Amino acid sequence: MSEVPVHFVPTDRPPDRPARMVDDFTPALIDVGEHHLCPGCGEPIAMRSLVEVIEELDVVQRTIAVFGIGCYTAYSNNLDVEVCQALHGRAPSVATGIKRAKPRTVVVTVQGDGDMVNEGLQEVLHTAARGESVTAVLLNNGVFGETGGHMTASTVLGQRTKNTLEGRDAVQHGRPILLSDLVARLDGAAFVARGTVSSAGDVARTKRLLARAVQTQLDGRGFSLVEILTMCPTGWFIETEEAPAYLDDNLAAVHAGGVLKDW
Ligand SMILES: Cc1ncc(C[n+]2csc(CCOP(=O)(O)OP(=O)(O)O)c2C)c(N)n1
Ligand code: SF4
Ligand SMILES: [Mg+2]
Repeated sequence: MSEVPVHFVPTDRPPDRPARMVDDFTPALIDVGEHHLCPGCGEPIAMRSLVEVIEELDVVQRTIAVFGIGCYTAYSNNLDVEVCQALHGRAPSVATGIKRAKPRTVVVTVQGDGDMVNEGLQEVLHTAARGESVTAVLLNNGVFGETGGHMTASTVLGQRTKNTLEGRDAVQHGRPILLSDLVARLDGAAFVARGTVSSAGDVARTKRLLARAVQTQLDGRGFSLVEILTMCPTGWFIETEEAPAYLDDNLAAVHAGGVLKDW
């Protein structure tokens, strides 16, 4: 028998503290109504961390989120922050306009890899190069998720997608663009980092990166970017529970995590 004392919870009276419902842990800025993203999708986890940061930095009333087009766009209806919808890939330019017109506004873009790295690559590069004081969030799952799981510019070599059934091949399909590494080379970019949401520890670390990025904007230091690798079991054509390990072994092995730049 173990010598460790056991403390039984008394059951002859109500508990001293009231029970905490799961809903008590939901950030105030998330509307818990139904949403249309798949089970096991990493995008809501990333967006939850983002709104928690906005709340903790006490900038809810002056934040505008500019959304691109992808699965995450539907989830913007569940966020209790001001949202502006941009055309595919154009969120950084819309964000630039909002920030220049209303400089006290905290402006955050939310884009996918198809949106930012394919459709609107020049937008994010020019916005970063100009050193616009906005924060860009890239949700990178390596596929055009919403339209069925096709290859994007960030798909890693060997990754199976709807139009690379044998895996992405360097000769036939080209090599992936590592967006954050590219942006970090631009002088106007002040803070660039990459995280994941494939484990509880990574969610906590990525949230701290988001806080540093928004703080960069509040300090007026220039452009900030946080790339977040997110699970997409549907677009990867794998079982939901296999997605976090698939992310670690494939996407994160190429799109390496960490702070790439902090000026
Ligand atoms: C100009 C234009 N081209 C294509 C589309 C179709 N489209 C809608 S969502 C989407 C995929 C977006 O992929 P991504 O940004 O990676 O987001 P995810 O769905 O993976 O989260 C595409 C191609 C569109 N709406 N507008
Ligand atoms: S297709 Fe992928 S990115 Fe879109 S909701 Fe489903 S898991 Fe998420
Ligand atoms: Mg995507």
